[in-house]
Amino acid sequence: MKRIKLIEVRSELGAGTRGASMGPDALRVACLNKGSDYFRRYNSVVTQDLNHVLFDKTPFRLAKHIDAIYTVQKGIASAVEQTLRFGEFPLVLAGDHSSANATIAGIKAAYPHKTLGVIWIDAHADIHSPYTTPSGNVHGMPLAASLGEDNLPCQRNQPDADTEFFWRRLQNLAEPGPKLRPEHLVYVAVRDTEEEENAVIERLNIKWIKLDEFQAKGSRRLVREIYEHLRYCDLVYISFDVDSLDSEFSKGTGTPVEKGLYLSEAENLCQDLLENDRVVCFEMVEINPTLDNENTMAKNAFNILEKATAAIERRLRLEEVVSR
Ligand code: 4U7
Ligand code: MN
Ligand code: MN
Ligand code: MN
Repeated sequence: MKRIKLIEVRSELGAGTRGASMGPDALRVACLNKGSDYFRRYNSVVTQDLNHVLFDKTPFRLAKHIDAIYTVQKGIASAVEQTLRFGEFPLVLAGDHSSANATIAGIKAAYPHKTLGVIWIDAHADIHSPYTTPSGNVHGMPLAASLGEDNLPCQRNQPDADTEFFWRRLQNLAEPGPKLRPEHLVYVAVRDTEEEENAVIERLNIKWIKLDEFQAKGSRRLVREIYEHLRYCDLVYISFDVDSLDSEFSKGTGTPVEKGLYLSEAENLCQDLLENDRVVCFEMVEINPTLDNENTMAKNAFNILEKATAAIERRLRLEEVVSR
């Protein structure tokens, strides 16, 4: 791979609280105030957002704005696919986390015959479906879409036919069928789940690294364990929801949760994970500056982003030396 390409997704249709579409801009402000040239150094592509539909009442109670989200996701998936086909490293900066289903679909579209592993750093498991969601917010569903999972054994809602139509579209984005296998998914820092999610995580036997285990073992050792678990994956994608951070450092996100990662822990974790040369994509999501004080959330997230990016750059330089 040659270089990093930023993919900016200014969409917040999947979130329950307004404002996350300004997350990528808040990162820019944090960058400028720090005197960094980060956003000048990298080319970025901005995908289509449909935030104007937020002024309309959505008919999809169990998957709000799922029709527009489907259009947004097609844009993200194709940007990710193009970037990878061009030999570049897609670094996705998105508003709400529903983007991840599209990022995964884009990677699979670029590499249809490769096995993909996903490392999910988040306070939430994001494995609801319209059949189980307590909120109707699609940012709580991206992994169920990618896994092709409805979790019907725990069904508690009956979506209407139109909702089901678009839900199938999300599950079949870019190419038909599931994009991810449950044994190729690892949760880190997830600590706020619903019963239906716990049941599907258990049924699918998904690897779940809780924070006390992370803190006891340390980042290095944990990262080795994660890659051991993902040893059969050719490619790896890392998705970082800023609510994985302790609520003390993540006031500026829609759903802050206590007992999360410390800033230095998140920096080390991302840095150590990104040293692995199978990682082909990194994503940071859910910064909401309208809930924040003095842009603290974006400042914290930008520091993590810089550390993560430095690790990617070190790798890309190494690859260049090897291929010469
Ligand atoms: B995020 C929730 F009920 N599970 O489905 C839901 F608690 O992308 C939260 O991780 C989802 O921030 C959070 O609405 C989605 C809720
Ligand atoms: Mn999330
Ligand atoms: Mn979350
Ligand atoms: Mn979140």
